[in-house]
Amino acid sequence: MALLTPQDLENLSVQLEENDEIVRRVTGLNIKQICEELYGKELGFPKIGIIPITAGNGIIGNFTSSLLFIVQYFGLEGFITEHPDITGYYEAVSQGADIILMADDHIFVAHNLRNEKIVSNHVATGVIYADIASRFEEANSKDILVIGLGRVGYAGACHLVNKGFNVYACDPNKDFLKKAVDELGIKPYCSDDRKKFSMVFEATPNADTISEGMIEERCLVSTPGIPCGLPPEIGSKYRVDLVMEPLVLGVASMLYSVI
Ligand code: 2YH
Repeated sequence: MALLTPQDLENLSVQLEENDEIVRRVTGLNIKQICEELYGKELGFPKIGIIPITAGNGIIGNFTSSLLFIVQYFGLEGFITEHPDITGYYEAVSQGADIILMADDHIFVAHNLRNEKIVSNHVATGVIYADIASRFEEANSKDILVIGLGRVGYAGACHLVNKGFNVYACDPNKDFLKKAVDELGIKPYCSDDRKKFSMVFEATPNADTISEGMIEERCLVSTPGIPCGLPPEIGSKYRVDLVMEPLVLGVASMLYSVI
């Protein structure tokens, strides 16, 4: 998954409200309710320590402030450490953080210091976006298409298989596809199949991965991918419901996952 930019995180509260409304309309549940059903628990009141990390490409503007906004949106107490990196970690633990949130260029983790659970953003994001796609109330079957089988797509595909869906998937990387076929029993999807889906979970860092031949009219596309895999003209022609935002759903899923 590509590195987030400060621009991706602008207007996060507007993006959150819009997506919460779309999720509610297409699944009958809002984001918080989806998380509660998905993980079978409520969040409680853990204190969240958010640590800026300077490694690699360094601090991303709006990143830690966006995390704090999300934590507070879900009713939790959170704080951003004054210092980054190891000094920030010491500060977070000393100030009583129950859960640590921190990211470098490769991985973004939530670590619960009380119960030792840890989750990566890749897995938590894959699970929640796949789950939302699978909850489409107007779906006409249990067939679902997963586009992209990297860390996010694979986690989502695994979740869908465990939920009993008929999972079809594609990825230009033949090794990724073979692994998902062998380990999860998904069906490889080829556009020559002429099969169309009303539920699509897209998990690639590429634009225009969704073509007309893949989707039913009035389908649901759920994607954390930046840029969006759904070309806008296809979205409006097929009146697609699109769930897509850069950070909130993944972070919500991370928090519930480590509680
Ligand atoms: O955006 C990222 C990476 N793509 C990992 C996310 C996985 N979905 N990392 C954010 C880096 C944040 C930076 N180190 C900071 O501001 O603390």
